[in-house]
Amino acid sequence: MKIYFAGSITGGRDDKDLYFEIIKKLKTFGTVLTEHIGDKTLGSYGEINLTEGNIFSRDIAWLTSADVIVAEVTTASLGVGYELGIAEGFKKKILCLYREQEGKKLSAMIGGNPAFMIKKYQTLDELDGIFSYFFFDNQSGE
Ligand code: 6IA
Repeated sequence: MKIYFAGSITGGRDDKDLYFEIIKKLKTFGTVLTEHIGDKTLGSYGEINLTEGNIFSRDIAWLTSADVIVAEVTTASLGVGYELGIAEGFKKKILCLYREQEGKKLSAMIGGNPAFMIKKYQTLDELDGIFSYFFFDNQSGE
């Protein structure tokens, strides 16, 4: 099982510790292609040893090869939104994780898209049930 985890980089790194914990859980279900998203030393300037073009080509290749996409969408990110659109076009099984917060709202282009399984959560413990459902109980991803 190849898992593409998407999370904000230039959109803001406030949730980087959370991404790290999510990736740790996802690794029990398969190979996470994008482990660097949870790298606590990776700032909002991203990977400085690669050109933007290299990052784009590599990420599209990984998206193409991934079996499923899991995105943490609480911190709004242009890149994550773009990846989700591409993944939908590739007909991938997609899970979006969102923590509701006062004064913030998930984009309707994500929350209103029937192609995505949207799961709201507040604690990491809640993710165990969500992941079991996504990976084992729900074959269509919806
Ligand atoms: O718009 P964002 O940067 O927040 O988009 C984040 C998403 O796009 C992640 O899910 C990544 O898969 C991908 N991505 C965007 N930028 C990078 C990056 N460095 N390194 C790795 N993945 C990335 C950005 C460097 C750039 C500022 C020169």
